[in-house]
Formats: sequence, structure tokens, C-alpha cells
Amino acid sequence: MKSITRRNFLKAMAVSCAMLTAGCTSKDRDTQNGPKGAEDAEKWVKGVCRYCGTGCGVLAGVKGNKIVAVKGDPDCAVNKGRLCVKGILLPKIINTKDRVLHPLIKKNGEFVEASWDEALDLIVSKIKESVDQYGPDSIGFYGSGQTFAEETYVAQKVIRAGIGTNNIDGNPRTCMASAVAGFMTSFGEDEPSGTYADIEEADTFFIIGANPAEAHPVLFSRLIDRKNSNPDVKVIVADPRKTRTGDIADYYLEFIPGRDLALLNSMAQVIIEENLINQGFIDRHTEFMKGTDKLSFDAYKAFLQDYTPEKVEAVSGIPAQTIREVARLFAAPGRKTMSLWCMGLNQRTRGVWVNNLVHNLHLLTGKICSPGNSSFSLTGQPSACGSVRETGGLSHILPAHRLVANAKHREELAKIWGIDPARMPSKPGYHTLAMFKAAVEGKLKFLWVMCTNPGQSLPNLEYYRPGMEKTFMVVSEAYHPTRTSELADVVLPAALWMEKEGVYGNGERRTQHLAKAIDPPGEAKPDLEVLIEVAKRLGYEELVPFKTPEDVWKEYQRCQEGTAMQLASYDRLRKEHGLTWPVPGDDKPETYIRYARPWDPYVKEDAPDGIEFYGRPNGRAVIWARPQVDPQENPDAEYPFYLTTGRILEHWHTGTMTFNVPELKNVVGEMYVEIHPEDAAGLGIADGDEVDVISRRATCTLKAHLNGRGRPRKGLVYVPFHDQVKERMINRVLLDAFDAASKQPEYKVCAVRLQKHQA
Ligand SMILES: Nc1nc2c(c(=O)[nH]1)N[C@H]1C(S)=C(S)[C@@H](COP(=O)(O)OP(=O)(O)OC[C@H]3O[C@@H](n4cnc5c(=O)[nH]c(N)nc54)[C@H](O)[C@@H]3O)O[C@H]1N2
Ligand SMILES: Nc1nc2c(c(=O)[nH]1)N[C@H]1C(S)=C(S)[C@@H](COP(=O)(O)OP(=O)(O)OC[C@H]3O[C@@H](n4cnc5c(=O)[nH]c(N)nc54)[C@H](O)[C@@H]3O)O[C@H]1N2
Ligand code: SF4
Ligand SMILES: [Mo]
Repeated sequence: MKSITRRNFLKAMAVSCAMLTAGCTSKDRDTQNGPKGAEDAEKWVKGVCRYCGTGCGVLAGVKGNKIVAVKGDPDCAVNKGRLCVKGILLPKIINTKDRVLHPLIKKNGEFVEASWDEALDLIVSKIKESVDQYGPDSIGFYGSGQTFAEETYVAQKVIRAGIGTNNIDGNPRTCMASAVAGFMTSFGEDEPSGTYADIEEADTFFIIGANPAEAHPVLFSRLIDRKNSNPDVKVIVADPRKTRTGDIADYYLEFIPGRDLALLNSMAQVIIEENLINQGFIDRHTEFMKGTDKLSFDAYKAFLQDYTPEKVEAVSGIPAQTIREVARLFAAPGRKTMSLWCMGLNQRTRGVWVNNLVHNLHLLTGKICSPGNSSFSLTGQPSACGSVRETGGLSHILPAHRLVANAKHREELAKIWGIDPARMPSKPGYHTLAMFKAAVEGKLKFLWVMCTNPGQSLPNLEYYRPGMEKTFMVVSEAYHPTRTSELADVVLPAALWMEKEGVYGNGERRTQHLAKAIDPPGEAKPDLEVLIEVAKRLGYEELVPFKTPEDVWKEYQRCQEGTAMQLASYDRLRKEHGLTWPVPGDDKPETYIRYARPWDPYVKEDAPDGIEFYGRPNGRAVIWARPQVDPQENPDAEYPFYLTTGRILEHWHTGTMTFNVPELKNVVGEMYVEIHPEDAAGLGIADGDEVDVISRRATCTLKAHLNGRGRPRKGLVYVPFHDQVKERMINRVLLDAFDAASKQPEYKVCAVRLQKHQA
């Protein structure tokens, strides 16, 4: 047995502290004693946590028309009974004083209660008026990775086949678009090949641009369990700011924001130089490309010569020796490697490229498509995959991973929908920032926002908020006022989590059913009912022949026929605790690993090694030559600091839900700016001082945190974006540059100046 060195002891302490700070319940407490309030429950209803893309299964304890407790579903493979603090406290989001209970219409600048009839009549007349006067492209719908699959499916059908525009987009554009385009360009199909089950198989974890200790806590607790159970498990964390995730790392790579393309290329350079590649895998399953051109392996090798560890040390700030060591560990023969990333890579003007570069490392080493070998993009929202990427909730995609620009795909859908294919608009619609820009410019006349809060979550808010105010805007919301609903013309009260039935799809391709547990308060209605009612009033009855969510699901399943994305039936989803697609029939099992036999039924029987990237015309995945390109805005003499933004464990996005939970609000009641102690000293700033964070766009005033739970490198400051108070709404400060391919905004990097606030 190894003796416990001081270093190992400290590491073990860090692991157990991280587990606690991740705020996860232990399995035992949850399943045996039950959470507080459990003894009052008359029945338990199966659902899924409302928050992150981990997709923990929950059981909601119901008494009368109240949820009195929530516990982790012990039979759900994701969490096996575990929940993090936010999950456990879910009942508190339901009965709060700021729930919207009746439709509201703004009259002379004031919101007044209205009947549903009045609100819907107004909406329908506005849509008709806009289409008549300005054409279908004057209408926009902005949706969410937090609605149910059925809701987005119906919304996109009505917008496309009814109104006749592809102007439907949603917050996954701000979140997952670069990951989608990364998967599409590397593998020809969206969504990861592996599942969370790879966590229990992997030996090396490469976590880059993600903080799962706070953003995917239950997954992080699985990773810690894996690490604790096997001393050979190693964790590499690459992030410009040391987080609670970085605290458990064996290798922590701190670097200059935006310079990770160079890091990833350098790891590839070492892997090839030291012959740690899997030549057979490369020969049989990959091809090399740069731009639109094919490349030879030799040309790719030559491209990488700009990225030797010494050159990249100079660019990124990571020591050359560390780059070599982590590249060797990543590629070590006989070890299984899982990469995990999230917004640190996606929210970048080179988000797609940097996604490609992670996939490259797995393809070069053949560490993909077998248990524990996984290039795994973490998904943010509970149903960004299930409800948006899969149902066609973005302006360029159609249901079941089809494309707007593909005439055959449009025809297939027109046939299922029983409409003339000519009614399917062929031009992709506005992506998120283009849609809100069109509002500013007065080109968008009618905007429907559902289950998202762009008045707080878009970047460069000083520019976009006036557009929301000017455009006739309908906001379907559970709470009022929010930073978006305050700008609305009509607010529609939405039924919340467990007040309606529907399906979520999490980040590992797991489709999960949520049963209705209680009735919504007041006159609040499920978004699906409202969408169907508006469609009917617009005269599109034939498009919405649905009485229940299950009716919608059945039609949606027809859209999946003939694709590699088949989802389980409602009957099965009701009974089982989530299934990872493809599930090509009610008698068929779920799929653990895609593109590989024996799991994936779509791989040809005679595929070499049982592997086929069938999304690509030649069955080969692409290894991309992508150069380091810096972010859009970098520090200079006037704005000498990098600013990055993100999340903390206790709060969810715009805080509408979590600030209603006293236990969470009491831990962190307002957002702050993390500053490196030396930078702070240089500016005469002490811990707790008020600091102005100033960009070319706006100024925020926030309390300084030195040595907080996140410790940014020198020259970098960090602000969580959960605060609703205007002076602390950091998105006013951010720029709205976006990736040219994915159109995802660069929330992660811009330049700011700091000064101690003068009252
Ligand atoms: N508690 C909580 N959990 C959540 C959410 C929430 O609001 N609250 N939201 C959910 C959603 S929708 C999402 S998308 C996920 C997001 O989950 P994550 O992406 O894990 O969380 P973030 O805090 O946005 O950003 C992760 C890290 O990116 C780093 N980063 C900044 N710049 C760079 C860079 O140039 N390169 C690299 N490699 N990293 C960089 C930041 O320092 C930060 O630590 O979380 C989900 N889970
Ligand atoms: N600075 C900065 N900005 C960011 C990011 C970042 O990292 N940094 N990340 C971006 C990312 S990844 C994301 S995903 C977005 C998230 O940004 P948003 O989607 O704007 O934020 P949420 O607070 O999740 O908004 C969801 C809204 O839906 C409401 N709601 C809840 N349930 C229901 C329902 O059933 N029906 C209806 N109609 N409404 C409901 C909630 O009250 C809430 O107001 O933020 C983006 N913005
Ligand atoms: S890890 Fe995510 S899905 Fe699981 S309980 Fe926490 S917030 Fe909910
Ligand atoms: Mo997200």
C-alpha cells in the first residue's frame, strides 16, 4: 500500500471538501430517511430536476395540491438518488409571491390583468397585422432549453408551417451552438458518442472550460467517487481561473483566456511527435481537413509545428513541460480518457474550432467509441438537447437533426405534416443576436419569448434591451416582473415544473418523462396549451391536432423514422427512468455508445473494428487543422483586464427561481467580482470594496472577492451573471461578438478597466 504523503493527504482533503461544497446529498440520506417534509407526502411522482443538463431523476412528494418534498430517484441511472442543493430545494420555487397568476397586458405603460381571451385575441391580431403588413419574417419566436420537447416541437411547427418563417431560435444558441457545430463538423451528427457511464470507466479526465463542481454537481460527485475508488485515476483541469473543480486536479493548467486552441494543438503535436497516436484508428476512421480542403497526415503534422510546447508556453502561459506531461497522460496506451467541457469552450468567437480540437485528440489516439473513452460536451440546460437540438428549435435546423437548407429534409417533414413542401420556408431564420438586432432596427414587429429571460441573459444589453421594449413582445413566464417581462406588451402566466406533463432530454442523450404532479396556480397554463390555442385562433387547426403532450410525442416520433435519432415511446418513458437514444423500437434497449458495435444498431455489420461515423458521407470523422485565433476583444492600455463570466452553485441563470429560495439567497445574495489579490493590491482594492467594472459598453459596480471560491489568474476578473439589479447586471458590460459558424456569443472573454468605486 502506498504511504500517505502530505501531498496525497491534502489532495484527499480537497476531494472530500469539493464533494461537500458541490452541495450533493449522499445517497443514504436521500433514499433511506428522505428529505425534510417527506413524511407528509401522500404520493411520489416521477420527474426530472428543473435545473442543469445533468438531468437528475427526482421523485416529487405531493400532498393535496402541494409539493412538500423532493428526493433523488434511486432508480435513475444519472444520480441514483443523489441531488445537489438546488434540486433538493425545488419545492420552494413554486409558491412564491412573484408567480404570475393571470395574463397581463400593458396599457399606457402599466400592466393590467386581462382574461386569457383578451390576451390571446390581442396576440393573434398582432401576428396577423404584422404578417399582412410586413410579411412572415417580421415575426420571431425565442425559446428555451428548459421547455419540454413537445412545446418546442409545436412552436417550430407553427412558426414554420403556419406563419411561414424560420425565425425561431432559442437560448441554446447562447449555450450549445458551438458544441452542435463542433459535433456536426467532426462527426457529421450532433450529440456525444458516449454517456455519463463513461465516468465510471475512465482513467484520465480532461476537464477544459467547465466547472462541474458548481455547474454539474451530481456528475462531479460521480467523478469524485471514481477518483476515490481508484488511485490511478488522474484529473487534468484547464481553466484561466482556478475553481472548485480545479481544486481536485492532479494537473491544473492556468492560461491566458482564449489561448486554449494553442494548448490543444500543442497536445496534438506532442502526441504525434512522441508517437502516441493510434495509427490503425486514424487510417480506418478519420480524414484530415483544413478549411474546405483535404489534408495529408504529413501536412497536418507540418501545420502543428507552430504549436510545439515551447512556442505555446510563450503564447498561453502554460509551462512546456506541463503541456508534454498532460499530452502523454491523455494519450497513454492502456488508459481510458474522457474529456469534459462546457461554456469555457462554447462561448467563444472560435467556439466551433476549439470543440473540433478536443475531438481531434480523441481521434488521433483512438480514445473514443469505447467505454471510458469519450469526447463529451457537457450540456447546460435540462433539455437543450431534448427540446431544442432534437426538435428543431433553432433557426437553421428541423426536427430529428434535419437541416432547413436541405430540400429533401424539408420535403420529408412536409409529407409528415401533410402540407405542400412549398409552404416550408427554405431560408434559415434569424439566429439569436440577429433576431434581437432586427428588433432594435425595427424589422421585427412581433416577438414571442418563452421560458427564457433575454433581457438579462443576452450580452451587450444596453444595445438590445431598447429593441425588446420597442417591439410588440409577448413573454410566457412563471414569474413577474423579470428583466424581460418588464419590457413586454403581454405577459402570459406559465405553469411551472411538475405543474404540467412533458419530456426532457439531458446531455447524455437520455430522454426522460415528467408526470404532472400538481395543478398550476391561478390561471397559469402549460406553454403547450397556449401554443396550440394560438395556432388554432390563427386558423392552423390542421397543424395542431393534439389534445395531450403524448399526441405531440407520437407525431414527433414519426419525424424520427428513418433517422439515427429514434426516441422511446411515451408508454415506455412513463415506466422507465430515462433511456439514452437511439431506441429503435419498443422492444429494443437504449444505446450506450454511438457509432460503435455492439451498442449502436445503425453501424454496418461489417464496419472495421465495429466502428462507423455514419453521419459523414465516407464514414470517417474529421481531424481539423484549426489555428489559434484570439478572442474578438483583448486587453489594451485603456482596458487592461480580461473579464470572464459564468455561474455559481447556488444560483440559476437570471435568478428568477433560485432567488426565491431563502436557503440559496442567504448563501449568496448578490453577485461580485473575483480579482487576483496582486491586481487588487495594485489598484488599492481590498476584499469587500465596491469596484467599478468598466468596458466600452457599460459599467457595473460589484463587491470585490479576493481569494474567493474562484481564483482568476493575474490580469483576469470573473463575475457570475445571476444578479437582477441593473448596476450588477454584468451582461450590460459584455460585447456581442459571436462565432461566425455557430453564431454563439463570446460571453467568456472581453476587456475591462477596474477602479475602486467612489460613492
Ligand atoms: N449552479 C448552476 N449550474 C448550472 C447553471 C447555472 O446557472 N447555475 N447553468 C447551466 C447551464 S445552461 C450551462 S451552459 C452550464 C455551464 O457550465 P460551465 O461552462 O461549467 O460554467 P461557467 O461558469 O459558465 O464556465 C466554466 C468555466 O469557463 C472558464 N473560462 C473562461 N474563459 C475561458 C477560456 O478562454 N478557455 C477555457 N477553457 N475556459 C474558460 C471560466 O473560468 C469558468 O470557470 O451550467 C449549467 N449548470
Ligand atoms: N454573462 C453571461 N451570460 C450568459 C451566459 C454566461 O455564461 N455568461 N450563459 C448563457 C447561457 S449558456 C444560457 S443557457 C443563458 C440562460 O439564460 P436565460 O434562459 O435567459 O435564463 P433563465 O433564468 O434560465 O430563464 C428561464 C426563464 O424561464 C422561466 N420559466 C421557468 N419555467 C418555465 C416554464 O415552464 N415556462 C415558461 N414559459 N417560463 C418558465 C424562469 O422563470 C426564467 O425567467 O444565459 C446565457 N447568458
Ligand atoms: S446536479 Fe443539476 S440536475 Fe442534478 S440536482 Fe443538481 S441542478 Fe438538478
Ligand atoms: Mo447554457
